[in-house]
Amino acid sequence: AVPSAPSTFADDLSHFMLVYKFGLAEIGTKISILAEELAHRGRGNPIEHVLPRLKTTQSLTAKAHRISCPLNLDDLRARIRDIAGIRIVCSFVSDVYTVADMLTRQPDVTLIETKDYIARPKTNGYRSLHLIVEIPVFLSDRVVSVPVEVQLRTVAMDFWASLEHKIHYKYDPDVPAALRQELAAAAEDAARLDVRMERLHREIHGPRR
Ligand code: 0O2
Repeated sequence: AVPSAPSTFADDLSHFMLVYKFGLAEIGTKISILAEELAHRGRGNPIEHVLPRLKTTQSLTAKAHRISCPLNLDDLRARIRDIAGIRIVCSFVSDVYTVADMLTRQPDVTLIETKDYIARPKTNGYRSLHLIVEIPVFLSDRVVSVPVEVQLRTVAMDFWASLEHKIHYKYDPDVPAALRQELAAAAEDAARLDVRMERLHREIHGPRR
């Protein structure tokens, strides 16, 4: 028999990433079910859109380097919990918390960590609700618990974050002070718009059931 070539770290890494892809699929299905079921209730779907993303091996190794995480699978598994990530963009702030609640109340979803950047925005103005959840993935011979980072935000927060992300990368790392102030002010405007739109929505439809 021809001896098989020794596996390289790159092979191990791409195998390691598979379970994160499966975890993402599991969470994605849960969110699609919620969105479709809520739409059927006839009170409007609170989920505007969903964006799953798997870290590339490049960005995984870059993050490992940034946080001084040794490049072995055990350390990567233990220390980097946003390999699988999914962004859920909702209509209103209250929807963000309702959807987060619906997801984390499911018995096979374990909430590991919550970072509420809506209640406590970052100094640059960034707002979103970040959850790290764990979800079981059933493989051929075992069950693995896979962490997934869930980012929930409103359309206005998402609009702001995508522009800020582009600006951040363009000026990496030094965004000029005037631009930083403008961005922070725009984040405040977006937050005011969120409040105003939700108030309008409630006036027309009453609170969502
Ligand atoms: P990508 O391309 O989205 O993966 P970390 O920043 O990951 O080392 P931590 O504590 O794990 O540290 O992260 P945190 O605070 O939960 O936020 C991680 C992700 O949230 C980021 O992922 C962004 O997607 C988003 N995020 C956090 N802060 C900001 C911000 O100020 N502006 C914008 N636009 N997005 C933000 P990555 O890995 O940076 O990028």
